[in-house]
Amino acid sequence: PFDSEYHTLMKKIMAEGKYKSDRTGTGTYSIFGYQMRFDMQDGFPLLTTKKVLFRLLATELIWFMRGDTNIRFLLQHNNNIWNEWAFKNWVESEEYEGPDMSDFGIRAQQNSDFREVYEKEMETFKSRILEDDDFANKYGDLGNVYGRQWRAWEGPDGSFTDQLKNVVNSIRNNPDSRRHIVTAWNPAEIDTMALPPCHAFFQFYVNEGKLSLQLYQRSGDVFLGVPFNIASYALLLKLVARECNLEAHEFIHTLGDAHIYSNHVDAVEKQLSRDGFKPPEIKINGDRSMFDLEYEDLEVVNYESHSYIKAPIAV
Ligand code: DHF
Ligand code: TMP
Repeated sequence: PFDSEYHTLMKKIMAEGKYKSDRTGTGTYSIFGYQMRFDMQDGFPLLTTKKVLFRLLATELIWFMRGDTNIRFLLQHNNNIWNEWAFKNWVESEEYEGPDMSDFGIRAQQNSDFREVYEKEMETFKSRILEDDDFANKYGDLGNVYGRQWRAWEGPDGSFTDQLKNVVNSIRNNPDSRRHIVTAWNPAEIDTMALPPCHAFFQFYVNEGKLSLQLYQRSGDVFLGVPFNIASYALLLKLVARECNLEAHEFIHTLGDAHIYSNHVDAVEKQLSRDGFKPPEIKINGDRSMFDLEYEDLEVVNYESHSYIKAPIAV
């Protein structure tokens, strides 16, 4: 059922999506305004029609929940999903003196000689982030992205708001409230972020002892990003439900610009030709609070999936 919820979205974009150019120079087919619903009682919505690497989205979510915005933590967990956006700041800085890396995302796909140079430069960058504290502080940081806004939104008077702690407390103490909200979209700080938040705003709802979560995602890369976003918010829902002694009910995923990149069309067709398996379960072991959670506390049980489908990411 989870795969078909997602497949219906891919099919709709393939059938009705209109072409437009985009910021990355790749081009997309898109629709505007779409909603998916995932009932957590049916299992965990980790897609099975391609292999989705739970470790990557789980360590990314833990990184957000820690309030961290520096890719060093991700690299320490062998997670490379945010590298390009930190690398971009580095190669566009005054201090960078290596080979020209302008438009590295597009050029690495089109030219294999350049790709070799780029990959070497990226390896050097990663080692420096891991080994050199000053370099990491300066170039590993993505700015005031998700973790910062969730845990330390800075107000005009210089005080900090911990939105994630506050929302857990409001769910516990005032479950009927219609104000259980966390927003990463901080208009005053958008220009300090490596990428303005895509999953921008979420709200919880409690009824009959069950907790639901709705996300508003302004922009969705339906083939690459969205499978991560579904599983990531489903995991967050489970963690908050556990923290508040509630049952996890529905994850509702609302998308603004829902797009398939023109260079993902073959991959999408391949995935659409597959039938899904029964969804897995996620176990949260031990009794650590969500605020101290470690990746080792999480366990994926009975995940049967089709093979991984590789696709280039638009930078
Ligand atoms: N930009 C674009 N164009 N699309 C995105 O989905 C996106 N996501 C970002 C940052 N910028 C983005 C953060 N999240 C991958 C998945 C999620 C993600 C970034 C990257 C990704 O590349 N996933 C691969 C596996 C990567 C790996 O094995 O390291 C995949 O096939 O799922
Ligand atoms: P944009 O800022 O121009 O919208 O580009 C961001 C791209 O990244 C867009 O294709 C959506 C995609 N994206 C996701 O789908 N999910 C994510 O979690 C993130 C960070 C990005």
